Amino acid sequence: MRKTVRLCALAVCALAIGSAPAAFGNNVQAKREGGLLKVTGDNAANQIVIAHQGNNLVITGMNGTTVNGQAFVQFANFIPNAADVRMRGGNDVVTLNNLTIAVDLFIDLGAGADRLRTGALPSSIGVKMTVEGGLGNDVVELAGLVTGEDLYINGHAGRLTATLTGLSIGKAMTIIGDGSNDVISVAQTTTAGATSIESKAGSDQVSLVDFFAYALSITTDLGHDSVHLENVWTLEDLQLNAGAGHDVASLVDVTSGKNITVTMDVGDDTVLGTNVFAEYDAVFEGGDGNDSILDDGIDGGEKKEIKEFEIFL
Ligand SMILES: [Ca+2]
Ligand SMILES: [Ca+2]
Ligand SMILES: [Ca+2]
Repeated sequence: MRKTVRLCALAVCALAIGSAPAAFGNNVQAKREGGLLKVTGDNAANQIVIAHQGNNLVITGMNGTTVNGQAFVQFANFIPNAADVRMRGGNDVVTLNNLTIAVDLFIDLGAGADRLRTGALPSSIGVKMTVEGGLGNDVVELAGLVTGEDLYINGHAGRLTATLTGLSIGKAMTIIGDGSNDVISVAQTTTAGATSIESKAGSDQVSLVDFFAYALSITTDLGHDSVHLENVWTLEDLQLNAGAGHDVASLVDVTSGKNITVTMDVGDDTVLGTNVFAEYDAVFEGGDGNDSILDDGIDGGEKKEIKEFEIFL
């Protein structure tokens, strides 16, 4: 008899919890600690906009998300030195709009299929911006963003879809994918330091259009990768290593002030080169496999070398 009573009590308890989930989730905590802004999500799918409205920093919850239990929180006259944003689990959406951080911005999107985006107005980070995607298929869409020094994006496990447009990066830009099929697109962007893109294993798509960097290194590793460079200019070396797999690289209007090295590695690869010029050496290497190349104006000021290609288109 007692056992039956206990079971009934548990069932009632479970029903009570199940009927009131809203009270437990979807709240983001925001607090100011001196010059530091700390934003912490919960394991629900949090949606927030972090924005400056004049000198006031406003964090607004969207689609049912609350901030400190309210619709929004405002910190008057607050330009943070640093911001630390950790969204935890859930499919989170974070929007930055007209945001100014004097020094560093750190964002950890946490587990879940998350989205980080910029709003209609550009944001400015004084020194370094770091984005950690955590587990899940994360989307990073940044437009019109300025960083005084580095931009670092690591999608971690799961597909990274990074769409970066109209950025001005004061030093290095680093974009790192993982074993999934990552999609990395950069357009109308200037990097005063080196840009490094590592999409790792998986069949990745990398596209750079209207892009300037001090130096550029793209490594796409295992998988059938596709790389498109158009109107790309580097002061120093430009290196592409496609890794094993049947890869396609197209280069249109690409210029390096030093060397261009394209290494296609194992697999049946295709290279299309139109108006490609290296001040010193232009070296294209097909590697093992049945490789094709279209030489529509590939040249090097000191050396041009096209080797280990079997088919000339
Ligand atoms: Ca969350
Ligand atoms: Ca994630
Ligand atoms: Ca990958």
